[in-house]
Amino acid sequence: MLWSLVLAASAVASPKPVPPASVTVAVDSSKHELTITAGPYDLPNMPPMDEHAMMDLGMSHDTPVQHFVWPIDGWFRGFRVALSDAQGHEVPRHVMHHLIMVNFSRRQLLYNAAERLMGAGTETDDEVSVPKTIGVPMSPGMKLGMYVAWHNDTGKDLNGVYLKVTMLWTPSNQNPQPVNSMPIYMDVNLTVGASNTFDVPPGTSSKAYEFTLPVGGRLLGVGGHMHDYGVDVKLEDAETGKVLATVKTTRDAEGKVTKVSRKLFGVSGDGLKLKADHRYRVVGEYDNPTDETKIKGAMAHMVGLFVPDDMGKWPKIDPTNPTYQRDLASLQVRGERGAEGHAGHDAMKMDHGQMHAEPAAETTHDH
Ligand SMILES: [Cu+2]
Repeated sequence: MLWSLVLAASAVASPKPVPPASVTVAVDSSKHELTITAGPYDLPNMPPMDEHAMMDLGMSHDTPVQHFVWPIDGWFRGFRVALSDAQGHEVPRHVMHHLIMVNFSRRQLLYNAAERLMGAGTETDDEVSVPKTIGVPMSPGMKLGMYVAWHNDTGKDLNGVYLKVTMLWTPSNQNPQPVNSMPIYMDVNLTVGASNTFDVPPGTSSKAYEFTLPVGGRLLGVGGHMHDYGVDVKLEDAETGKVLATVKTTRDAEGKVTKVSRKLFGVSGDGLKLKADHRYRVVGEYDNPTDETKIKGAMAHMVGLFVPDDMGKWPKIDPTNPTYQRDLASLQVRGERGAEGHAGHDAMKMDHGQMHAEPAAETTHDH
């Protein structure tokens, strides 16, 4: 039986180019699915364009963050995305350039910023999920928000488009209970609330960020994200110099990135052990074959699923922290100006992909 219930309907209207759209949440407690429907959106046709040039020019149609409340006690374990037009016909998925789900009720592990629960991009499979033995712990009342960047290059305007995001969950009475697995995001150059892009000089270059974790745990797997001329992203033990994990790009003859590999340490196995208060480093390497510096042309980050040894030591949100406030402020202005990068948007996308059935699967570069 479908037990459907409208839990939230909030129009986060902005007087800007994005048409006002509403979001509703329906729960199907027999299927253990929650469906978020957002829309309608009018998406004018836009010329095909390099994705990052498009971002730089603010040509993607960013929606404001649309807020809703998560109603379930359980574990989030995957999602499906579908688009339809006013007549109910299917709309090509790739016009949704990316979708980011923010959890305002929990902090990221490394950064004083709201959790990015999941992301989906043009290349994401129709359904992505992790095994029922693991999941992201969720509780009723958690404040979530979702935003989308549109890029309609279908050659015609699309009107009255609705977005349906179906989130899969595992109920709290499952026995044995899933292992708490948290999204982790490690960027070589993130300023929270601002940008994570950097310049790429001619030849080889690298950028690194060192960090410690407030709680130890196990990394189940990682994916990564780089821009053109990117070579690889490595996670290193900064105290010994040992390389712990590497994700590599696939590049075409011009150095354009077409794929980033994933590394799976094992969903049921031990994973990669990371210690609390130990220095680690995430490093991004680039190789620019041209003789020109690509200004703000690069990004490099690693994302994954992390099982903390003690969930009680997960860092708490400090609403008075200036960095945290900058993150919130940057989310509030979304949809009101050109895109300000997309740090963290693909955290869960990679996670899901790598936990998905095909261990050899690779992710296509996208935003
Ligand atoms: Cu990027």
